[in-house]
Amino acid sequence: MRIDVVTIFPEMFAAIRESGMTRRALAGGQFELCVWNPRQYSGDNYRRVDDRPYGGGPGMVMMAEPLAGALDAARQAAGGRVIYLTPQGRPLTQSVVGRLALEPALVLLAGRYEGVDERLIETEVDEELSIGDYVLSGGELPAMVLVEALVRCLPGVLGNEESAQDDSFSGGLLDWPQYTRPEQFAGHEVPAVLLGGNHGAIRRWRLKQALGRTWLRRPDLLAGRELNDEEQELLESFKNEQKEMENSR
Ligand code: 9WO
Repeated sequence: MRIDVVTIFPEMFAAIRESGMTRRALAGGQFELCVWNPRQYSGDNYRRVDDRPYGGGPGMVMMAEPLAGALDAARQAAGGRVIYLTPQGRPLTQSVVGRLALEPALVLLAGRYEGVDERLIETEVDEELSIGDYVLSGGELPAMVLVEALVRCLPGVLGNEESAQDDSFSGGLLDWPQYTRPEQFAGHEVPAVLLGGNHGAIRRWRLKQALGRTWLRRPDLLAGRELNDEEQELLESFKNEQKEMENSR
């Protein structure tokens, strides 16, 4: 997959070029990352990309022309739908990530200041996405969030092809709790079932914990998901144990 990013802070993307899974995926050729700076497409002698808002008020707005120049250059080099990262966008979910990861190329637009000229959005943007209900100083970190979520979905990136499927949300549930050595930490033990080597019992315990946590912390996720007979039984048992714990407090 090829990802092109339009940003006035291209150096921020060193964070994903130089570290972790995204660095390995770049080295392995599973994805390509190119950045385009709108300042290079500004007709202005001072390379300005922002101007005062029509109608007045505080702050500055990103001008349509330099952004259109950078977006057109990115599209000519790679093609791909244009995605604008903004609090006004549709929520980014794992299912949106899964759909976008099937595209051969995407162009991400990271804004700054108080936003971008609406006519640029109308004419050049295919989709608007939000990573959550908060305001940042720009779309670069949300763009990197999207890149990381996309790259870990690409074939051959995680090595262990199962682990992407196991994660939170891939099955529509939160993760089960994880433990490693030592067997005791701060007076807390590793659950005995995980030390017993009964793989059927371990699978059922993990599924039960995943269902229970999702019920406790994110009931909205369960509302949108059918439970099979085993899952219903495990969740009921979790709820009963939860009640016993509450009664003993
Ligand atoms: C700043 C501002 C200041 C005064 C009055 C209104 C205002 N709106 C904004 C604003 O939304 N600025 C954005 C900064 C413009 C687009 C890039 N910026 C951004 C993107 N902040 N947060 C995001 C973002 C993107 C995706 N998901 C979550 C947050």
